[in-house]
Amino acid sequence: MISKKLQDAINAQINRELYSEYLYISMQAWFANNNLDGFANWMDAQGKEERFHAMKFFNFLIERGGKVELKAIDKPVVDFKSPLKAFTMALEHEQFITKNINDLMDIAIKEKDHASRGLLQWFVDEQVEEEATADKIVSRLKMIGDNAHALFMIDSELGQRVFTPPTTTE
Ligand code: OFO
Repeated sequence: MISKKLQDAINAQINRELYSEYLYISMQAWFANNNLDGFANWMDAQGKEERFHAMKFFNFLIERGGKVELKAIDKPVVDFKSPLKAFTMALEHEQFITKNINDLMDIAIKEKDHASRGLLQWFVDEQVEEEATADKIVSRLKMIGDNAHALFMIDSELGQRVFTPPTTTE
């Protein structure tokens, strides 16, 4: 059975993952409104991935005999000004999520909850990828400046992204 402290911390993280989905679909809407359909597609896939993260915590909590308590989701930003500003915000958000995952891991280590440590290690590794991906797109957007042709090339590349949930969940 999971401790009350970890249960509460995981419920807070479920809320942050659902907020992440909300933030990315808000970016999806902004990109779609600005006719950058490839960027919008990338955000759609990212939103689905965040929902997957939320449900991974959700299912774990139930399996461990814990109680899922959903909370209100904050309103996300709706106007992102530019692709670079949107992706800079995405990167900062992922850095914030990494910090939260590390804090959760600290609690699991302190409590010697090995099952939670296993789950959280998956998220620690996932965050390395999440930050690296956002960071790479930020760098490329900085590089291209206001070159519209290059922007459309990135748009076309991001339009290829498809989210496929991992088949192994450990
Ligand atoms: Fe973007 O990794 Fe979950 O929140």
